Formats: sequence, structure tokens, C-alpha cells
Amino acid sequence: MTILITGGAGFIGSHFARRMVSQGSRVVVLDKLTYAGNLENLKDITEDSKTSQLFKFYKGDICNQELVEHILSVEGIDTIVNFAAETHVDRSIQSASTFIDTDMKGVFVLLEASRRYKIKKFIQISTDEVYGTAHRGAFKETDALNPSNPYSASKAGGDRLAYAYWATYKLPIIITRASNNYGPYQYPEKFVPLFITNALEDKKLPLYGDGKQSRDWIHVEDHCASIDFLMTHGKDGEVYNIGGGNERYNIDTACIILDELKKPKSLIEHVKDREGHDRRYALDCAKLMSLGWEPKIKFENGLKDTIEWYRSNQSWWKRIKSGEFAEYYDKQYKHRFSCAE
Ligand code: NAD
Ligand code: TDX
Repeated sequence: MTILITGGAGFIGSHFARRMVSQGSRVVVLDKLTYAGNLENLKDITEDSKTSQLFKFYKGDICNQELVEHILSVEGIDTIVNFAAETHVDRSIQSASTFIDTDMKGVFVLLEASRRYKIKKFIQISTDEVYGTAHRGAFKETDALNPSNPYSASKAGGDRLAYAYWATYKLPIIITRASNNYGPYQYPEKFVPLFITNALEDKKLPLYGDGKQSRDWIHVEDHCASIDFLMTHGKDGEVYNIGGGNERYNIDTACIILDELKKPKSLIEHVKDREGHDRRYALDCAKLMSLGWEPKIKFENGLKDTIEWYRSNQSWWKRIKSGEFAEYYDKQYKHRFSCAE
């Protein structure tokens, strides 16, 4: 099997690439290397002579039709897993343009090329955010979509466009909607790595609003295992929710991180809430579980290992935090800290 992994230099895509080459699949990564893409995330693949021969990297944009078609024509790709996306909600609130390009137009380019080159399996990595806030219960795959920020709206566009290529052209697509991922190599703009690294630096943890928003957490390795499973057990044209079964209030997750690092709770600062903030995400994963898959990593254990990884890999995140991130952090948080509730 030769898999094209788009966005394979990012957080989840790099874990998936590592998993697939270690199982003997040939992997081609196409990644634009935006601020979130990082070749260091793939270093253990490229520096190992056994896995490096199964691996090829292209720097480029999924919106570039010529490049995408070139890769499909010369690399003998049979499967595409599309992780490439702009992924941070707060950045989409600051400026939505790149989200529309990559998360919608980019999906269109990949789908069109897949039709032309008769790709055997196309997995579109969507997200639980497309359902919007779960006021009660948990969302099933058949529930209506109600995205409420530019990121989730553009992901919903890509999600439904992928479905349309199944319904219209019978392109063999599968759509996955996972809950919040955590684990090593996550860019420190996201909640878990931001709070771990700020705590390690004795900096304030900017908790939005009352911190009683809740998220369901899945370890990135469990998420990648489920995608691998669905490549063979999933049914074309279907959507699958992928949850970790670990729903927690943000404030409770922040407290676990501080306790683990033996840092004071006074580091938490309640700051101005995110605009249009979804209060709660929750997924009903019975459909995936009925096929025989379930997550293995308990949240408290996975979080402990993740904290340990950030403690032991400070050069990875310190380099990121001193670059583009510093400017972003200032723009995103400076005014929040000054008008704290
Ligand atoms: P990430 O931001 O860490 O990585 C995204 C990667 O995509 C980066 O390497 C970036 O360079 C690349 N990229 C961005 N625009 C591109 C373009 N136009 N062409 C080619 N490459 C491009 O994201 P992540 O957290 O690893 O998320 C991966 C996927 O999983 C996304 O589709 C996201 O919507 C989805 N998802 C993420 C989560 C989560 O909690 N992180 C949960 C559910 C679904
Ligand atoms: O500084 C912060 N303070 C804070 O309280 C940040 C960055 C976040 N939060 C809150 C907002 C959310 O309720 O923490 C929660 C998690 O925030 P993010 O890490 O930004 O994730 P979220 O908005 O839930 O979206 C994530 O899950 C779905 C991913 O970023 C998406 O890519 C994925 O699709």
C-alpha cells in the first residue's frame, strides 16, 4: 500500500506517518510547512534507514492542483488520508481566509485529483467541532451539523464536499470526526501543550471564561489506530465519530496538569472568553465500536506521559515558542490578560 498523507508534518499526521511506515506501508507526505508543520516531527522516520526508504516528503500546498496530480501520477498512490488543514479556532477568529482555502478548496482539489487517478480509498479527517455545542447527550453521525466558528464551518464544508463525491461519483471516501487530541508533538497554541509549557515556564495559564467548558479527549495514538482500523473496516460513504470517552471540564484538566507538575493553582488566570465558544463537545461512538474498535489509553495516564514528553523535549517547544508563536501569543493573549475577569 502507498499512502499519501497530507499534513503529515503536523501533530496528528506525523504520528500517523510513523505508525504506517513502522507497519511497512510506503508513505508519501505532502505538507505546506505552515507555522504548524515541522520536519522535526518526522525526524525519527527520516533518520532511521529502515523507515526512511519507505518515506518521501513533498513540500507543497494541497490547493496546488498541478502538484497534487503530479504526486498521484508518479508515486502510485492508492490511499489518501487528508490531515492537511488550518486547525486552530482562535486563529480562524483572527482571520479566516487560509481556513477557507485549505479546509475547503484544498479538499476539493484532492477529491478531483482522486477521481481522475482512481484512488482506492480517501479518508477525510473531519472533526467533532462540525456538530457545534452538545447541549445534552452526545452527537451521532446522523445529527445535523451546526458549526459556529470559521474553523469548524470550513471543516464542515470539506466534510460535506467529501460526502458529495461519494454520493455523486462513488469516490470511495470515509469521513472521520474525532474529538480533541492530545499527545507529543502538538503545537503549543492548543490547550494541553500551552498549559503544560506555560506551567513549566511558571507563566500564567489563560483559562477562557469560567473554565467549565468541556471537551472529550483522545490520545493521538488511539486516534491514529482508529483511522488505521477504518482504512480496512470502514464502509465507503460513511461517517465515523472517534471519541476517547474522556469528557472533562477545562478547569479540571488544567488542575491535573498543575498537580502533576507540582505547580500552584494560582497560575490559572480566568481571561476573556473565546468569541462563539462551544460549551461542550460529546460524541456517541457506538457506530465505530460496533465494528470492534475502542480507545486504549486512559486520559490520566496519557496526560501524565504527555506532560513527561514536554518536560523531556523542551528544545522542541522552546524553539517554537520563541519564533512565530511569540507574536501570535502577544496578539491573542495580551489584551485578555489585561481585562481578566
Ligand atoms: P496541525 O495544525 O498540527 O497540522 C496541520 C498540518 O497541515 C501542518 O503540518 C501544516 O503545515 C499542514 N498544512 C496546512 N495547510 C496546508 C496546505 N494548504 N497544504 C498542505 N499542508 C498544509 O493539525 P492537527 O492537530 O495535526 O490536525 C490534523 C487534522 O485533524 C486536521 O484536519 C484537523 O482538522 C483534524 N482534527 C484535529 C483534532 C485535534 O484535536 N488536533 C481533532 C479532530 C480533528
Ligand atoms: O488558551 C486557551 N485557553 C482555553 O481555555 C486555549 C488555547 C483554549 N482554551 C479552551 C478552549 C476550549 O474549550 O480549551 C479548550 C480546548 O481548546 P483548543 O485546544 O483550542 O481546542 P478546541 O477549540 O476544542 O479544538 C480542538 O478540537 C477539535 C482542535 O484545536 C481542533 O483542531 C479540533 O478539530
